[in-house]
Amino acid sequence: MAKDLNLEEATAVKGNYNAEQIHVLEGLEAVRKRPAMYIGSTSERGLHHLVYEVIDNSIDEALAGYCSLIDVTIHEDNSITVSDNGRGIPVDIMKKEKKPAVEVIMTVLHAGGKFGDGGYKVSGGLHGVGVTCVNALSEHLEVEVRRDGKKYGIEFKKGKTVKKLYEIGTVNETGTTVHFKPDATIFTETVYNYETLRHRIRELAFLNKGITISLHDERPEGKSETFHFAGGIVEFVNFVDEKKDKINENVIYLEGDKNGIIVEVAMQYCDTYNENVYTYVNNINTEEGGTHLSGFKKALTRTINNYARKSNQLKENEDALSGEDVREGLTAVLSLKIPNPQFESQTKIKLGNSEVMPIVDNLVGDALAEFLEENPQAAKKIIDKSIMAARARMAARKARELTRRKNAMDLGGLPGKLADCKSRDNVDTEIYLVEGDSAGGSAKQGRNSDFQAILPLRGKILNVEKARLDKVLSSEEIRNMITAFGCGIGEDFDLEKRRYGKIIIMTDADVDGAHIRTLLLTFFYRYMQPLITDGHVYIAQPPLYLIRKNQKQHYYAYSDEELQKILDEVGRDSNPYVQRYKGLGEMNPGQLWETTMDPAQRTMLQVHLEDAAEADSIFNILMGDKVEPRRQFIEDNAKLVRNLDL
Ligand code: 0RA
Repeated sequence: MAKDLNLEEATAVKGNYNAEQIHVLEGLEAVRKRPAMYIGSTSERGLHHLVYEVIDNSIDEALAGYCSLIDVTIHEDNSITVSDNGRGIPVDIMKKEKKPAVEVIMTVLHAGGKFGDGGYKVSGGLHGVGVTCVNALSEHLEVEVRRDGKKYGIEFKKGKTVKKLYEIGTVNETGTTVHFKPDATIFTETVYNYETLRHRIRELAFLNKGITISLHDERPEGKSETFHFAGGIVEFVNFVDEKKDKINENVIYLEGDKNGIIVEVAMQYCDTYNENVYTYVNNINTEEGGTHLSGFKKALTRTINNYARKSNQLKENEDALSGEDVREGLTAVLSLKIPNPQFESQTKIKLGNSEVMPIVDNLVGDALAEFLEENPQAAKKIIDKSIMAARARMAARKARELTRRKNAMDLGGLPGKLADCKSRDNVDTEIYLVEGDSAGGSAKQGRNSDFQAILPLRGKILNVEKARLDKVLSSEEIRNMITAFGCGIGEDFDLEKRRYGKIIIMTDADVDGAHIRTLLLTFFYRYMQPLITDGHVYIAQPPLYLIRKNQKQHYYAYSDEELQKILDEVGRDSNPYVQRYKGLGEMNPGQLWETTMDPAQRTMLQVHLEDAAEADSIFNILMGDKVEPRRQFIEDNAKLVRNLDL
């Protein structure tokens, strides 16, 4: 054995531990040595992943039909309790291991599977490790089992049993409670984020209809919420589309199963231009799609084309509607439960099982054909919309061809307003999108032209949320960005072709600036999403105040708190001069460089995309047609907006 044993383990080997038990210790040691290999990371993500692993076991119990309530509590010390009303983890002594089943499950990697009773084992889907890893990575973990009229307890520290199974008393109900505290020597972050847990728990409640999941935060000012959706993914779609105008008021829903694969689909068309199809396999968001998504798309395109021809909305001599056309304005949630999912790609978020494609294709094709037959009015509207989308697509292609040809004739094809940088690499270079020509001028003078390019934007850019692609392409500001970035848009987008490493939005720190920033982010989100997901989009943070003490000393403050702090430090009695910057234009080139553009001194915010469904809904609220939800959103979030300049 090439492994170093610590004193405790060495004693164990010499003592009365058998081979099986040594194996257990090795398993847990492996998890503690390379935690990231088992749970993905030891940062905030991994910390939250522990909770998901434990909840997943309770969800499995619910999917097997034995559990309806799951309770999650964040305690004041950031330990977590997950409690359910399932059958309770078995406690009988296992022959081979000579230990209670619950102890084996908690201490032997992959032992959970041994207890499989033919139900769906969703647990540990992503990393396939389960609750044993949570145990190994916890300072302490206690399990309480309620089963056969009795209540039992067992306790562990860093995965090792410190108190063998014991009886606590008698109870009527059944269930399992797991309480654990993540090991602070393993995790770089130990504070739980309520919103992060809330988000996943709500998603699980949508995906597993009928289960009630509660979340309680016992920390100061903590909240408590309960999620229960009798309609499951139908309610998920309603939630995503809440603020949109619908084409079919009632969500189309279908459920079927074949060869042990359970398929559920909910879909709705809205009066919007983008498509939102969210796919899940065993409660995991398959962000890169896969065979289930392909089957769904195939069925949709075929069935809608068939109906369009049959109803004569699409004439014989007209081209078929494309996949993109029939998905315009569509929101769909596709949720599969599969006994043996095969995931492709490193990130494990693309389904590979080839048998799944025809199953989804057939189920969706049949159900959708039936819906169209039974709802001719909605069918007509859906097809009208697809035909409009097809026309816009052809117009857009012409517009794009025109742009391409025009570019070929221009000097290098780059927009005249762009002050490009000298470097041609696309990692260390930056392009600043600057609000207004005057700030653009300062930025051009203040920049380091070796690696910083400047593209001034005139006023408000087009709101792409309210326009089809052809109109989007007719906007000069947008065309300038597309040519400057070099990576195309939509289906043509190619991240590798980007001309810069960072795209930095630099707008004034006022309401107009915030609006322009949102318009730009909406455009990137809808047409160049990989720029965001790959971390290329940033927001510059210009200062709000200049504080000048004398000729030699000056300071910048980026918030009101910082202004107060600086004034405390320099002393208020000497009457420092304070200038409030109303816009970027008030800064001279040197100041702009020093405060906002110099990589050695500036701070910037990197834009992340945590959750596509949430982002979609927010962009729709902020940029869509309906006024009331926008007013409501702004009212709800107004307290978050500081320095509101009205
Ligand atoms: C193995 C077998 C059985 C239930 C469970 C595990 C189980 C595990 C967890 C983890 C959290 N909550 C849980 N609830 C149940 C089936 C036992 C039987 O046949 O009664």
